[in-house]
Amino acid sequence: MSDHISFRRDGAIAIVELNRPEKRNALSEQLLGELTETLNRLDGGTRVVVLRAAPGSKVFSAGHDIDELPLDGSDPLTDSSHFERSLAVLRNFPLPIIAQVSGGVWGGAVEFVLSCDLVLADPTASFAVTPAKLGLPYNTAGIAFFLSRLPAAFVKELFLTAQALDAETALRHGLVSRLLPVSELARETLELAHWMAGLSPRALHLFKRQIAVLSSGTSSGVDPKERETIETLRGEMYAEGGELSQGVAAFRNKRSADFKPI
Ligand code: KFV
Repeated sequence: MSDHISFRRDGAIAIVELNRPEKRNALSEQLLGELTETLNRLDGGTRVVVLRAAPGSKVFSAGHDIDELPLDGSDPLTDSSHFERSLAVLRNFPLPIIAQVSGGVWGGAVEFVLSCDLVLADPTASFAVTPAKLGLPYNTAGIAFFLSRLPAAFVKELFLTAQALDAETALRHGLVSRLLPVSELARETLELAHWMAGLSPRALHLFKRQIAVLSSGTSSGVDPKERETIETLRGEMYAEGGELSQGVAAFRNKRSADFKPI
C-alpha cells in the first residue's frame, strides 16, 4: 500500500498521483520509492502513464524534500541518490509519461516534470528552480539535462533568478508542451493519453529511446580540470556549515538566507 502515491486505471491509462498534500508533495525518499514501485508494477495492459498531483493540491510539488537534504558535508545530489535514480526511472520508462501540471513546481520538481515525456499544464502552473535560494549546488549532470531540453537562455533565467515563471513563459520555451484552460486540463490530458494508447507501443518506446540518446545532455565532454573545479566549488557549498546548511536553516525558520559574497 502507498501512503504518498495514489493510483487508478482508466482503460489502458495508468493515472498516478502525488498525494502528500501536508508537505506540498515534496519528493521524499518514501514518495519516490512508492512512485517507482507503482510504475514497476504496471501490467502489460497499460499503454500510457499520466502523472499528476492529487486533485485539490495547490502545489504540484515543492521539490526535493528539504528535510532529507544531507547537512553532514556529503553531496546531496549524487547519481545514486533516490532523487537522481527516480529521475532515471521516469526518463527510461518504456511507456510514455504525460505530466499533468497545475500549481507550483519547485526546485528539483522542475527536473522531475522535465523528465516526463510531455507536460500539459493549465495557467495556474508555475516553475521555479530555487537551489540558489537554498545554497544548494545543483549537480552538473542535472544542468546538462536541462540544457538538453531547454534553450540555454531560459535555463539561465530559471537557475539565476530562482523566480517562479508562469505557464505561458514555460510554454514559449518548450518546458510545457500544451497549455490548457483549468476546466479542460484533466479531460484533455486523458483524451490525449487514450489517443496515444492507440498508437504502436513499440514505436513510442523506440522514439523515446532515440530522442533520449540523441538529445542526451551528458556532462562527459566537460574538460577534466573544469570538472574538478566545479566539484570543488560544489563541495564548498554542501560542506558542513556551508551555504546549503544556511539555506536549509533559513527555510526552516521561514526566512531568507543571508549568503555572504564570494
Ligand atoms: N521539503 C520539505 N518540506 C516542505 C517542502 C520541501 N521542499 N516544501 C514545503 N514543505 C513543508 C513545510 O515545511 C511545511 O511543513 C508544509 O510543507 C507546508 O508548507 O511541518 P510544516 O511546517 O507544516 P508551507 O506552509 O510553506 O506551504 P505553503 O504556504 O502552501 O507554500 C508552499 C511552497 C511550495 C511555496 C513553500 O512550501 C515552499 O517555498 N517550499 C519550498 C520550495 C522549494 O524551494 N523547493 C526546492 C527544494 S530543493 C530542490 O528541490 C532542489 C533539488 N534544488 O536544487 O533546489
